[in-house]
Amino acid sequence: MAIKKIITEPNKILRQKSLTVNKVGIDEQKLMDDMLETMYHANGIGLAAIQIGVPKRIIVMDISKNDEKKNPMYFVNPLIKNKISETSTYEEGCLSVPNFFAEVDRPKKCDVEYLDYNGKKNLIKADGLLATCIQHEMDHLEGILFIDYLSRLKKTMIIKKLSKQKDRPDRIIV
Ligand code: GNR
Ligand code: NI
Repeated sequence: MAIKKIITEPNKILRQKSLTVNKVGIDEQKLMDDMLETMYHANGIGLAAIQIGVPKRIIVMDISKNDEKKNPMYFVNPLIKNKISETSTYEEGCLSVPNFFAEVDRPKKCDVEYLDYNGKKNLIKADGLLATCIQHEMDHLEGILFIDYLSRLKKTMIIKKLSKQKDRPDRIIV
């Protein structure tokens, strides 16, 4: 397993549409292992492959609480089968938009069909944080970020601040 670098906004890679996976093979399983390790290392609850630069329709998630047993979840080629019109609001963050948080409305519940770590077809009924997170991750597969739902003003401000942060090196060696 390996910890990969998470790509942050602004970066065109994050706007790519990810491609359907033909077969869940050893390469995809290794990718999922690396994604999970990278996500845990960054203290995230979800990660899409494109966030580490791989345009495949693969998501990993773990929404278990800190004091609970780890519960990694893997979603390959996820499809939303059914979402209810009722929405809920959640304060979202994104590892690709570090240190910014904002409220986003999304359908409160959805059914998701996907292939698991072993390539087996599954269906889950998601609600609460699971539904929010899975929809946030599925947006990444389409090149969509949560800041796209904010006002033009807020979005521009966030991107401007993130690009300034990027210009600044982490460490200055004299
Ligand atoms: O770690 C994350 N937390 C989070 C909180 C609220 C809604 C969505 C998320 S996903 C995010 C990790 C991430 O950026 N996944 O793409
Ligand atoms: Ni994200």
